[in-house]
Amino acid sequence: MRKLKIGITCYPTVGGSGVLATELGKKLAERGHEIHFITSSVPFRLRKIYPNVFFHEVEVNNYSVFQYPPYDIALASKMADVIIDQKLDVLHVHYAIPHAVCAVLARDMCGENIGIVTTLHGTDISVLGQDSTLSQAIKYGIEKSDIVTAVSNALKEQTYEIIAPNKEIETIYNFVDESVFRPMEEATELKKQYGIREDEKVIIHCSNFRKIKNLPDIVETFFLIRNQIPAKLLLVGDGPEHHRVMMQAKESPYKDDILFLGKQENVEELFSISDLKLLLSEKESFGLVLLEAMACGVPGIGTNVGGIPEVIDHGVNGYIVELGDVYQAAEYAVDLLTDENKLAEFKKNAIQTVQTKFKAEPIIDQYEQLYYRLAALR
Ligand code: GMT
Repeated sequence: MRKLKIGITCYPTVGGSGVLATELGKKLAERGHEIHFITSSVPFRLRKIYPNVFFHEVEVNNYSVFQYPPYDIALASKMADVIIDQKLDVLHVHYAIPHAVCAVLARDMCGENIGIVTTLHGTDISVLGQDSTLSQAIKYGIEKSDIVTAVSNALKEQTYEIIAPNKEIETIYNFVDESVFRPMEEATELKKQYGIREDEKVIIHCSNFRKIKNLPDIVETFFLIRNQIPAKLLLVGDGPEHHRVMMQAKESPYKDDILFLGKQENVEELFSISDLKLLLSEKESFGLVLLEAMACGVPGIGTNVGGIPEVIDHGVNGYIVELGDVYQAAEYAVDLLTDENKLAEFKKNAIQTVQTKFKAEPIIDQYEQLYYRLAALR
């Protein structure tokens, strides 16, 4: 098969959609394809230099007559340049707004019959899709893309409910790089450095601390657990809810058992010292962090929301609870964390789930096949 030239646009800063897009680009580059990231900055998870990965920066002119800098137009214009200059075979955009619309505009601008793949990631539908100032644009971007994928069946169904596009949507699950996300024996030292005792269980939550991540329930669940067993909570990330959570923690006698670690790069080391992951979100199309934790041997407790039940197999690699049911979450957690045999079984199952249902290579094959399908039509 000939190697393809693939353009990728995503949000390059912290966030699951940017992480997935970057990991996909890296894996495709390892397969010999030429990858062109068209983004506002270098994707943060790119980490190393690849000879066949290129970065095209979208620069936005802040001319004084503009009330708002025209990022969308600059992106579409840059996409059109890269399509022509690099003779791209396909353009894969992650997140519907504005990326899908920009890709369609770019295709029109340059007059090339380039194939557009749009991957829906979650809040582009569940939050922005509900916004009447954007919903028509989202529908347009989806319908004008050649192929549309969603990261879970739940997101696919939600897209039909909220946006009702006249378009087939394929589910392609997220994956993680299993060579990076693995149980790291060498991380045990880190536990000592954080002052975590041998008899303490480690619970972790990692997110962008937005309201939909429901941080108060994470902390409340931890307090209920901590009432019963020795444990520490690692809170990884930063965002709008950070201050509120710190205030909530401050009022508890267990305040010193919560470690606010802020944004961290090598989260695989933190997952490797953890026993349980909590993701009690109000909305969550997939929960890539759950998969990252599972790949490091960490079972999860998640809410019965969006795509979480497609990742957590209840009673096998974790537990599902109803949104807001912190008592049930704490009960499952204590039950698991005080039964060493069960915990070992769940940890093993978590890794196995990643290696079967969410294995990277077959998922990359699925994307690659889509690209070849489109490239053949050019
Ligand atoms: O979760 C976030 O706030 C970030 C967001 C994003 O757009 O980067 O994540 C979404 O995409 C991830 C990758 O596909 C999914 O794993 C997350 O579940 C999804 N977030 C939501 O649906 C809230």
